Amino acid sequence: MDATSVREVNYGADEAAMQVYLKDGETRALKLGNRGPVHYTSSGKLHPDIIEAYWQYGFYIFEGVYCDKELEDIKTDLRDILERLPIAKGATLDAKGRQAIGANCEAPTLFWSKPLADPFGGTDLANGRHPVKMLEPTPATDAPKEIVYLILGSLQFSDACLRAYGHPDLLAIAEGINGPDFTPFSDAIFIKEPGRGASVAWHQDGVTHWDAPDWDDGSHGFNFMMQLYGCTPANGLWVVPGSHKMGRVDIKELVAKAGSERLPDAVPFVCGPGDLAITNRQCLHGSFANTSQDWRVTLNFGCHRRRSVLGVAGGGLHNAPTVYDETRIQKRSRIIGYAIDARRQRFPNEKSFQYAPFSENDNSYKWDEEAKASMKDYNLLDLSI
Ligand SMILES: O=C(O)CCC(=O)C(=O)O
Repeated sequence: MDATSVREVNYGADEAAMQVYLKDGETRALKLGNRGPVHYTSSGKLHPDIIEAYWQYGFYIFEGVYCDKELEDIKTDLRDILERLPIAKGATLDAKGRQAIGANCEAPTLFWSKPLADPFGGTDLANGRHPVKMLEPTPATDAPKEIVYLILGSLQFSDACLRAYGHPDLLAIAEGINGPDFTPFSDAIFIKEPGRGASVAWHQDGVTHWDAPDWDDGSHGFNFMMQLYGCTPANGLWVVPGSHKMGRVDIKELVAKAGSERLPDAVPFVCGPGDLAITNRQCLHGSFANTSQDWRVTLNFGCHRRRSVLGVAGGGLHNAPTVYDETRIQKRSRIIGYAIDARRQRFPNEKSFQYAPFSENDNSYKWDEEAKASMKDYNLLDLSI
């Protein structure tokens, strides 16, 4: 985003402790061995060192996956998305009087918050999985009443975001971690405006498999988190390394023990523009209100193992609960096909990813106006576990 001048805001009485926490966290994060460029074995498989580090820590940061040209495409689309947001919560028009993004969607799209607030923490929303409210700094007096901090079903609003999903490295990572028959989950854009971005209270994702007899470290899949502008300890996601192995964590107890939401074992993502992180959804994670002067925009693309969703009753968090069968999974997976073809049209010299379930079923998908129209409300088919 273009440099915006935002009135300075801070954590008030907690500011000094917060700054120490951010700095210490960054030092701890950079000591972990879970970042670097994506690399492969001689047979083209995701390198086992990466896979091992991912399973050890529950997250991995792939540096420099997206080139500048592609980042510029995404920034252009992001500007357009921001311009097309409703003028206020509940409005159907944007500031130019056009139909606003999400206004004609049946599926949930826009999530609003007061600036620097924590809309989920300490509430029963999303199965009560965010039990503790994060500190809510006071916004500047000229800040809007409410801001959009999360957009679901995001790929219907941006060709550039769709193409980012079709990146051959991203899909090869999905294959390396979740197997050649990996499936989608859900897509989103997290927007952390400087001086305004909301926090996301500590939580673990996943609602279906925690008590299953075959539960393991990968039962609820992982999220890709592509960093458009990079991220810092002040605006990025924080993760407790290794917590994906712990089962359900007692978040209230952890916070009580720490004496604040500054959990001592957590580390922040520290990323440059175009880095691509993956985060196990079972990891304890969250992010603080963005009092910094820097934008953080994350493109989230969720990814599951097929056996975690096939024949499973969905959790109902993203859409109506139902049992996911092959037909449902195939319908939702068509977005991968569109993403690959949209990307091939924009970057014709790049080697496209071959998604095994398409080859097996002789499916091919073409990205054109008809396909684009069919993306409306595609997230009603998200595979929500
Ligand atoms: O990016 C963030 O701040 C929150 C992301 C998150 O909680 C998630 O993807 O589950």
